[in-house]
Amino acid sequence: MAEERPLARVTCTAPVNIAVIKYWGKRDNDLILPINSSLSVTLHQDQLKTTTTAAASRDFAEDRLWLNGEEADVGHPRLQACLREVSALARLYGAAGEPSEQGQPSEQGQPSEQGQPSEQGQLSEVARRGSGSACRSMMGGFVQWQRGERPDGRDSIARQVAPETHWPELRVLILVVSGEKKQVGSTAGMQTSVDTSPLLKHRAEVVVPERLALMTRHIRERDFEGFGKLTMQDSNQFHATCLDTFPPIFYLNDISRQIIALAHRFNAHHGHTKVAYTFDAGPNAVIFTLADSVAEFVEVVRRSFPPAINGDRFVRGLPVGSASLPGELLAAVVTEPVPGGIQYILHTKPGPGPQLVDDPSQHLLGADGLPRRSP
Ligand code: 2P0
Repeated sequence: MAEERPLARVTCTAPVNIAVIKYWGKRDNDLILPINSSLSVTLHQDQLKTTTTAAASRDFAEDRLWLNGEEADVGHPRLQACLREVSALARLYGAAGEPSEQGQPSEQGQPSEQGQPSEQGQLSEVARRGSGSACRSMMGGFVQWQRGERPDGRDSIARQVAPETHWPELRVLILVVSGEKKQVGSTAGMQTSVDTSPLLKHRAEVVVPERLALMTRHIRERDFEGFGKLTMQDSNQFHATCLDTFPPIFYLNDISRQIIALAHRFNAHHGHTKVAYTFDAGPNAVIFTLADSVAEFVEVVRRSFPPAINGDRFVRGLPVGSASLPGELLAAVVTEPVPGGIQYILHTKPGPGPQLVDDPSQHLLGADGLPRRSP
């Protein structure tokens, strides 16, 4: 019997991020280089996360990959690019994880003018090769994916604008509208937009650079009024570029539009921006708000979209207090209820970047390198 050689296993979790200045369009499809910079909020992994285990052994004859327990195609060009980049970084850092002489990453998270990017910055380059927006999930809190200038993409990386502790009152409500698969995938959709939408070109060249500077300031100053208004405006412009695409792309549905109108009635009633919506390549809404407004807005949503079934599991995630709505607010904000329009609400908040899982019982791959039956 052959002697068993050691198997290295590492398990990490990674968060979801939601863009407040949207990425839409590539200038290089192979390297996944965007036409504009973008900015997102990393969500807390107590509510939403992915878990990945990597196993390495000299005894393995080939690369294999499982997604949700099902074996997947390891030959996918994006996956191959990630594996190549990871191997290159492993060679650079050596087995001990220490930088070798060729690469001296700086201590801080900020890439200097000519210097090397931070470790997370370098890893964000790997993530970017898998899916553009994924690179922003390599850091917690508020994260910018800088467009970069170089044709080789070495400067198209993520950097943290502020950590998750910067704005402790900020909360996120995900309003799950529909489980339907989106009609046009992001990768194909944004390519058609780049090819046909003059609005997208103007957005990337003129609007986004101004908005990034403004959004960064609103975040640094914890200015919810400014942050919320610009978040809504940028979501709306992203969906306007989708309508400007030919043939047009529609990601919002009737419920999405009702949520938009509801948020504006709610803010108008209060006389300032209490909630801000943003929508990506699908009909679900993500609402940003502050902790002291969560209970009231959730009650407004419950009255506007009375849960059909599962009423007890309508609100998930972080606890939500109860709120009774004043009569004028009800009359002004809750117009025509749409039963069952929203499946459930997930309450979460900004959170940290990827986490290493110490507990070996959490590995998704067994000592043989194959998926465990139940993790
Ligand atoms: C974003 N979205 O900034 C924007 C807003 C959707 C709307 O990034 O082709 O899945 O893998 O780079 O990252 C979706 O695009 O596309 C996306 P690829 P990705 O979050």
